[in-house]
Amino acid sequence: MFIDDTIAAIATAPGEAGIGIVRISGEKSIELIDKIFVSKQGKKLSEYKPRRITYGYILEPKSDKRIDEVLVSYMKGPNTYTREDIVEINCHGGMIPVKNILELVLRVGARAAEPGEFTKRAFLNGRIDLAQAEAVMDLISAKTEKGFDVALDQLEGSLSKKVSKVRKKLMDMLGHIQVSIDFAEDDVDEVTIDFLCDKRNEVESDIQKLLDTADTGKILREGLSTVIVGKPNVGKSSLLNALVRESRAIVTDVPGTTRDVIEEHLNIKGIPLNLVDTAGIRETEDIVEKIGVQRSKELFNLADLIIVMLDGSKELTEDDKEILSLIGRKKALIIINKTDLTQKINRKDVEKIVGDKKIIKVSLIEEKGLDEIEDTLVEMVYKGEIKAKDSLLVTNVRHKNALERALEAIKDSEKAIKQKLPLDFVEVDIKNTWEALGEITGDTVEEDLLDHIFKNFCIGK
Ligand SMILES: Nc1nc2c(ncn2[C@@H]2O[C@H](COP(=O)(O)OP(=O)(O)OP(=O)(O)O)[C@@H](O)[C@H]2O)c(=O)[nH]1
Ligand SMILES: [Mg+2]
Repeated sequence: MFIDDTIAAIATAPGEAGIGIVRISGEKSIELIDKIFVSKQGKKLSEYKPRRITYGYILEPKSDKRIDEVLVSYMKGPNTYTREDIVEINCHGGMIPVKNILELVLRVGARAAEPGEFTKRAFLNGRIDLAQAEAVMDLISAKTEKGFDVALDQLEGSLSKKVSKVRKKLMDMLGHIQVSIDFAEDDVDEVTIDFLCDKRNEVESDIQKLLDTADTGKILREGLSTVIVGKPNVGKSSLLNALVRESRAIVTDVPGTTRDVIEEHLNIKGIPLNLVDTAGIRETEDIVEKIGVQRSKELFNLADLIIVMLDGSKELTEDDKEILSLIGRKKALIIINKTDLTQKINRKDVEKIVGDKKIIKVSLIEEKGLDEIEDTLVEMVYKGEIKAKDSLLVTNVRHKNALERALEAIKDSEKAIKQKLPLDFVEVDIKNTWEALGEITGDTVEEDLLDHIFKNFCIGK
């Protein structure tokens, strides 16, 4: 693909700030800046050395009106982010200067960059692969340190390297198959079959291992969607408030206080949590409460994790039992609240319904047990299988999807080998695996998929 236009965008976030940056990339970057910039000494930017910062003014070319006082630098491709010539204008922050400067840059010949277009150029010009490009976006939108670390690893190519290694094995297999097809007289020799079986097993386990990390990866990227359910007045809103450490939801001793869904984003020891407090579930005639209860049940079905709250000072009621029985195979944590009061609940009765789900006793009024809740949540996310540091995680749904297709194709190849089908059949499956994996790094990828990926980027990146 040949790129011949020059793009520009505001690279800093909108709003008041110390500085704002307008960025230009493309063949004409330096030619364009020379039309609108003059240094304190009255020189053009191209008269200075690259990679230096030059102080001066952005001027309206016809009237010579000063638009802003700026610091400007330029970098010659290919040693730049996009591999093209890049100019960066540091102007005053705030909406007006950046907007005026961008307008001027566009007027003298640049085109407004689409979201993610700078990074897209970095990809198209071969500086980074697709997984790395996506990591750039993940870095920007990371909500926790851990999410950021994982994205940084991916930007450095950890996932790409792993995927390339697997693809290399597949290439070896394809090479072997080719030779056999070309030279074997009739039957395929045993050596080839053994080789293919071994390699195939290896590849399948490599792909499976990557897929195993995807659930944790998704949580780090998007947050663990968690919903607190229970009958009215057990302390659901109190739990939300305790975890976010502020009085976010209204707490009263009137059952049915929460009627609408309240969502908060928080970070528990590096894990982003989208925590939802819901209306207490019970049979009710109140129309508003009824809708609330309905929504609680809907959210229950969508959540990654359910926190069921029970009131330890009351015996287990039918409402409690019904809620507990809804859990089924979902990931859930049972919290028995109000341990400061005389306990009437029987833990055994709860266990009878939920099996080996984790049960924690707390008193939110006395602030007892919160640590245990937090530790348990973290433990549940990592399932004890994934080490907190230096683990490669698949964080991206697109990557997960490609891995799933690769896994399916490599499994198909086992059938073909076992059934002693002609090697051409095996070859097709191996090729499909190879292609599905190639989508992750962008080696085998369609133009509209690229558009779709970069559309979600922010402008100016
Ligand atoms: N004794 C005692 N009371 C508590 C505890 N936690 C919460 N409460 C009280 O229980 C009552 C209900 O608390 P909420 O947090 O509003 O309960 P909820 O489950 O959100 O109730 P609804 O919104 O009506 O479904 C309030 O009066 C709280 O102060 C606890 O650990 N001990
Ligand atoms: Mg409530």
